[in-house]
Amino acid sequence: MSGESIAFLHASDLHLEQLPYGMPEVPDHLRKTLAEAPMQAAARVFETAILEHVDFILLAGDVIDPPTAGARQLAFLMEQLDLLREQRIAVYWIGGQIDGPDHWPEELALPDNVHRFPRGQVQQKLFRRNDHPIASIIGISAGSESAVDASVFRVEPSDRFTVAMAYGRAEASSLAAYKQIDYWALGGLHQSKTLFQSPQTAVYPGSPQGRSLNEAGVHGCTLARVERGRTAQTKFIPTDDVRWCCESIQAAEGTHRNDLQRSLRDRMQRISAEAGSTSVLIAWKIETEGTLASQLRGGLDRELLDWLRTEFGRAQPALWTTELTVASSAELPEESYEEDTILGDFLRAVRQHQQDPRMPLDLATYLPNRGKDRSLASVFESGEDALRSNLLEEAAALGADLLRGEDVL
Ligand SMILES: [Mn+2]
Repeated sequence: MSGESIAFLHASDLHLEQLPYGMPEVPDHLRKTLAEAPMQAAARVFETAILEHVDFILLAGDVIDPPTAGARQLAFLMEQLDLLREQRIAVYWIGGQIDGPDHWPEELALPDNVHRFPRGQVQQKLFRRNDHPIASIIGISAGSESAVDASVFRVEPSDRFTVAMAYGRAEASSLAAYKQIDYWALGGLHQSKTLFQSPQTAVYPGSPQGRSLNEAGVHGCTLARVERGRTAQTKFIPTDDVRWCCESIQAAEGTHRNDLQRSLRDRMQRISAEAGSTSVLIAWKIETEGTLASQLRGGLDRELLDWLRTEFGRAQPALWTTELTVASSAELPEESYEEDTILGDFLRAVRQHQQDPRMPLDLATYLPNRGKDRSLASVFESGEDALRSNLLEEAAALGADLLRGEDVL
């Protein structure tokens, strides 16, 4: 090792073309924030690189899909790359699933600080400071394989700090065997994940901005510094402008609604303190049984949802409740299934659907104006297993609440 310190930033999966998705309803005051979030987060990545005076940025795939991105997103990226050029920050960029070097529009000339790695074979670039090579960056753009082939990164031993850039699934054990690689800059995962650290490092920084409830939690990029020797010290830098969050609250049977409301308020205060200046989109799940569960399903859920939105959803930054669901684990008593009542008929029908996954659940036919909203209909038709079983469980519980008369008629 030449003994010089190196600083670099590692980001992946910026997906500038992809907006947040999957919210049942988007309030007006959050539309702009949501629409701008992917670019805001990416801008924070590039800004961090400049503020931290890094030597180079590693973009490990899925930066932008030129055909589906708007002109605005492409112009934004070009602008950011130019800013980095002005600051003499080099950019090493491997292609992922959507941004292979051959997908880049020819008429947009990338600034000369940007290096794109080819598909099909690894390429090695030397990063120089004052004409002196201080790091090797070896990279390859993704091909059709979904897993990383670590064997292509076999390199001659050298005393230079060595980075490998790869896109796709990778196992810690197969990467760690390549002792010559000091830092694996991985891409393709949207949630951050460190495969190993010290002395060698392998990191998926994840997308700088989550896009849906499936990408809950903090999102950002990874800042790395090599001071002495060849071990990188890494630091996760949050960059997301909007954060998804799943919150569960357990309420014991017999809990009064006021107590539940107090728990929600306490939890909101904690979320707010942790989020800082980031807006948070929260999906609540209330796990409870008995009376409270019936009250919730009978309309209290909507009341609490409205209260949460009015009370916390309009603050700046917003803590917006996207949904509030009720989960009760208590099985219905077996006798209910044998009753000679409408409830019994209903539960037996639900159970048949639970036991035979091939029985169609054609809920789309109940949608008004079916032809008008195909996307909604397709959600019901797609019949994902988890969705189906949740739906049937909830239907059984709701049916039991609604069809069981308080008094025998
Ligand atoms: Mn991706």
